[in-house]
Amino acid sequence: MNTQIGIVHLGPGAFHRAHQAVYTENAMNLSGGNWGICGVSLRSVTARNILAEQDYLYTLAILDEEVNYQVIGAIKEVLFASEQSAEVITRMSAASTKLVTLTITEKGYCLAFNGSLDLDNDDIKHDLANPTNPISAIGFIVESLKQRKINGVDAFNLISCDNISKNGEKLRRVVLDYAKQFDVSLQSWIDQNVAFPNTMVDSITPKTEHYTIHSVSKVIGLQDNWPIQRERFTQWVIDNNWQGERPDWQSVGVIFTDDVDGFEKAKLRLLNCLHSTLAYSGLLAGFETVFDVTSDKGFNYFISKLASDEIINSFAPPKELDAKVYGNEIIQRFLNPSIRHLLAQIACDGSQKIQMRVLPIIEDNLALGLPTKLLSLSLACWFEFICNALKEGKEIIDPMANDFANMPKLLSNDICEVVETFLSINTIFSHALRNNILLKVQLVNSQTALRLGEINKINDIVEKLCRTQGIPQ
Ligand code: CS2
Repeated sequence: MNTQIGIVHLGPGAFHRAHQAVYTENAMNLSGGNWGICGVSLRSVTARNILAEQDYLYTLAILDEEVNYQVIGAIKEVLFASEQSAEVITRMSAASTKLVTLTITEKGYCLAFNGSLDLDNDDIKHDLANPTNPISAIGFIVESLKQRKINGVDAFNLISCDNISKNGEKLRRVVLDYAKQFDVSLQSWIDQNVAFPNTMVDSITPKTEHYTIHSVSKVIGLQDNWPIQRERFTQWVIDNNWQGERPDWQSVGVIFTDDVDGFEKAKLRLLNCLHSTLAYSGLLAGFETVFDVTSDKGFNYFISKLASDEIINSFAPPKELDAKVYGNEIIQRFLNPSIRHLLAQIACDGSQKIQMRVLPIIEDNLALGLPTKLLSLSLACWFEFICNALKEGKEIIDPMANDFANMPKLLSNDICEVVETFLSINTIFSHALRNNILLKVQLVNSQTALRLGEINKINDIVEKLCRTQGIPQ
């Protein structure tokens, strides 16, 4: 008997297909249920076209000491939003659709700096003018909920699966802000009827490359044009604070807890912050993958010291987690030789990612009087990455790429001017950070050390910065 569709997933990229879709597949295999997934691509037609050719089946290659292959059948349909928006809304408004899950990246939430909906965002402006033919995830969510309200169909629940702190709460805010633009009764209906649990998601999933397609197809003896590769480690933590139907995720390893915050901070700070640090410092030094740069003694020392001296004490881990052990295990995961994770992939969207991964730690440490020297070095590596790309005319994959291109001072040899220019970006840096003298001095010291020192001798730079005193008198 055919499994019905019960979940609509916005953004069926590699991470979704390696993570949520696998948990759902395993839950259905164990306990059944109509939890087939309809994937909705908001940006590209590729997923629909390739997966439709192979009945939406694909291979998950788990690359670790042992290599395992699993064919995943949980995805039953993929729609391309800009060609099939009416079908998307029909699917999302159907009573059989109980859950809408999302992996749309940080920029997909159209957040303004204060956490409200960015009404100046181009996609949001488009959707406010064309609510029945939206292009943003938020536009599709609210239009579908409106249809459900009109038709007397229960609301679906929303599960954000992006690397954003308090992701459910942030999604809730932008959805309610958007609905308010049309109809406050719709806003309060959503407020009363939709759950937005916070989650933490984790599994290192590099982009699929040609060699992956070739090697997987050879092993399974069938042509799979879009297999997915990931490490063995996988974790999904969901807030316990909601009712409503869901697949039997609990029985296949998903953690439901009252302390998502602790898990989320641990992961965003001890994995994603270190990932971004390795991406910018590693690319400056000419490395290509996470494995390559983490295998280098100097860079391994840099991230280990950053974790132990400046990150581990910046948050309260959940009672189940020993932060030191967890941090060391993450560095071991970076040293998985079977995973070719490109630093360039992690380096994308830095202006969004550092706001979730680096700045909150700096803010907390400054408030707690804890050190921020190596966090400043991490940030200065991103500054230098952007400056170099501008000087070399290289493409910057970031929603703020045009903004950076219109900041001629980022080409300056005067590092104070460069640091001031970055810090003046008030959609990234809070008033408090922009005016924090200690941070400014540490950023200038770090970027100076990067320009004067040899990036490949990063441990010398780390040592030098750690010896440097606070604010010069
Ligand atoms: C990475 C994440 O690309 C990136 O920014 O840091 O995708 C990371 O691999 C995952 O969050 C791991 O769970």
